[in-house]
Amino acid sequence: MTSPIRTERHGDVLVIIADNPPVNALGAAVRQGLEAAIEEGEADGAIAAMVIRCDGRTFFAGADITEFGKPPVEPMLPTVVDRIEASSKPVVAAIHGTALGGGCEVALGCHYRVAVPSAKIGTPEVKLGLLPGAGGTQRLPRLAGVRLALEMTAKGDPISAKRAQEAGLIDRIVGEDSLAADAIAFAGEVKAVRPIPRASERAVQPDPEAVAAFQKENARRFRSFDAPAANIACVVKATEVPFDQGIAFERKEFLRLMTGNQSAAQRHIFFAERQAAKIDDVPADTPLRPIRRVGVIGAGTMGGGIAMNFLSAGIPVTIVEMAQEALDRGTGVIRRNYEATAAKGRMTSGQVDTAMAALTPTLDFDALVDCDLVIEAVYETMAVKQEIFGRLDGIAKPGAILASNTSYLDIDAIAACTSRPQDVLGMHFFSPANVMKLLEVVRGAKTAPDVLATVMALAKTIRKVAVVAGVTYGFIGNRMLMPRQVEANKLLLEGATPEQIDRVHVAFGMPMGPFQMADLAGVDIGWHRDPNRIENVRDALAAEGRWGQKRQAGFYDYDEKRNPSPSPRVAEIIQDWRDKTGTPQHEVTDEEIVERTLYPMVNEGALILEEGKAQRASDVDVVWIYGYGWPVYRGGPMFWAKTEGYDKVVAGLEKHGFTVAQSLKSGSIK
Ligand code: T1G
Repeated sequence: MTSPIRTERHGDVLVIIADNPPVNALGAAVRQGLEAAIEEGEADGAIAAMVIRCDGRTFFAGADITEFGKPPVEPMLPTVVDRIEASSKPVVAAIHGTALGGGCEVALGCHYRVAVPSAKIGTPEVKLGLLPGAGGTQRLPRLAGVRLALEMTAKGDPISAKRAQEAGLIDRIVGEDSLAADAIAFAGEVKAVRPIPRASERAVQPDPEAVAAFQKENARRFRSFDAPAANIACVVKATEVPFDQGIAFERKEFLRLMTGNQSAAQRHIFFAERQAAKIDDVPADTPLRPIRRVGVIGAGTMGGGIAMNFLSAGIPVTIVEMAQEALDRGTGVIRRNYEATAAKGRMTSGQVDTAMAALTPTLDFDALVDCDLVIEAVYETMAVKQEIFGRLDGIAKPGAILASNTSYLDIDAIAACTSRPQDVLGMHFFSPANVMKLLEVVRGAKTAPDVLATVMALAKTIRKVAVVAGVTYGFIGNRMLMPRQVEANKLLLEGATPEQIDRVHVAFGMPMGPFQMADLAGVDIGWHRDPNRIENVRDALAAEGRWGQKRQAGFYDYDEKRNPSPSPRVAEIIQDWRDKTGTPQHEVTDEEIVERTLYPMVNEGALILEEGKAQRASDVDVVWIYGYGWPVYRGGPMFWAKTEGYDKVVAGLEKHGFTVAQSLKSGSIK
């Protein structure tokens, strides 16, 4: 097998070139080739300097994550980086694309770094539950200072070439289209410069203020994650001990994280998110339908948020309402949302105006004829949706994709109201639709492959993480939410409180528990609105107008800042229902809450997979990470069940009388 590394001689400069698509990951063959090439340059008396660069779209984008968890293959990356730095001849890194993780560390091992203006450099390992394990935590503070090193390692976001140059990480910004030549020229300029600058030989200026700030931020925001604190500790160590001791500390911390559950979970989600974009029975090169204009029916909370996704991606939107007042309110909300973003400095006022100029509000349903995709976002009742799709069928252009934003309903029953079921599917956005990353793409029985492929590709354009779901009530996420809610309601009657149940979920890592979620979404959502028909605790709350945060009263009481507190009135209502139903009471433990609210979600996920309503278990995980805030360091419900042990989950379910899915019982979940 040919090496992914080759060398070229340009006068007395040896150019070492990597070609390992798609992102030049630093797999074993790349590491072996790099090491051999450095030795070649060292041994050749005619060579005075070296350049390391990459073919394809980017400089090395990191270690090869697929190698993690497998037996190590020499040379390991720290060895290669150290070898580069120890070279007796100057080595120049020529950076384009995204020099990330191990790629950044290879660049830091080089003596000089040049980059094209569009390049980015970063150490995102923390997002994989890791830390830069090839010297990054020790070289970064020496080259760029402690504060930037903390920001880059503990937060994991890349920085621009310009900012890197200002920080001293990049020596020169070169021509966008002349990286190879400019890097060789730069090498010619420095080939005789001595001493050769080595990051490991530089001193580190301590910055206790920056350290304290990052430690405080980490304690506040990332208390449940292991990796951020470890990254901070490594950078701090660089200010306290010599380089080699710092490296030893980094190595120990890296291995501790690498072998932990959190990194395994976060690496799982990294690949799961990318796998979700693939449709098993639709070829990746399926021709896509052009989407030049999108129509949105309904300018309410969801319709407005949906419209913003396309406007922000530069795709014009026609938004339709039934009444001028609703249309004006909807477009007003969109503008205010953009203005709020601009006020935070994340958009310019010009960009706001451009986005709003691409929005065409109208009461004229027929205007949708110009749209290549129409998304219905109106009341969640089948009759309304079927009526709308019937009308749409007579208006939309041939080949237009017709989508419903329904959260639960049967896409096939909606498609059946048109003469073109092959063009119909579900696009289930999560509220707020312009913020939440998850998009459930619901595939109808007759949805055409190119329609599905087009919407999956469009999801990437609007920066959503899309997961294909089958037609089943609640699709993937909401269907798994139902058994959780049923059990949570039962636990209330058996002796638990809303606070206890929510606390267990928050301690688990969820952003909020079932009752906090109900108060946020609205206790009245899905309520039959008959205050005289009270059949459960939720009805009783709704009948009293306790509709949640928006009424400063739901399962909790809220002050004017929406801070929640346990409600004596709710406790009365719950006790009243315990008495009415004669439910036997018992002391509900936290463990029972986990077994009766989280395990049933896993069981439902297994059933969804058995019924073919999700393509793969990792898709179910992606739904919960990006749609509901499941803690990424637990990898999603299905990954977490595997980590817990299927036997333990099955035993917990059976203990509480659940019928366990066969695939969960047999541990054959895929
Ligand atoms: N290893 C293996 N495969 C990778 C990879 C990696 N580092 N990065 C991407 N891929 C695959 C990805 O799975 C997909 O595969 C294809 O490449 C295109 O990726 C020791 C320990 C570089 C910004 O965390 O952030 O170095 O689906 O769809 O949107 O200190 O990929 O096509 O089969 O994401 O253009 C640190 C991870 C690793 C960077 C490009 N590096 N990658 O985004 O393409 S740990 C990272 C990314 C490390 C050292 C430590 C992005 C990208 P497939 P893509 P993209």
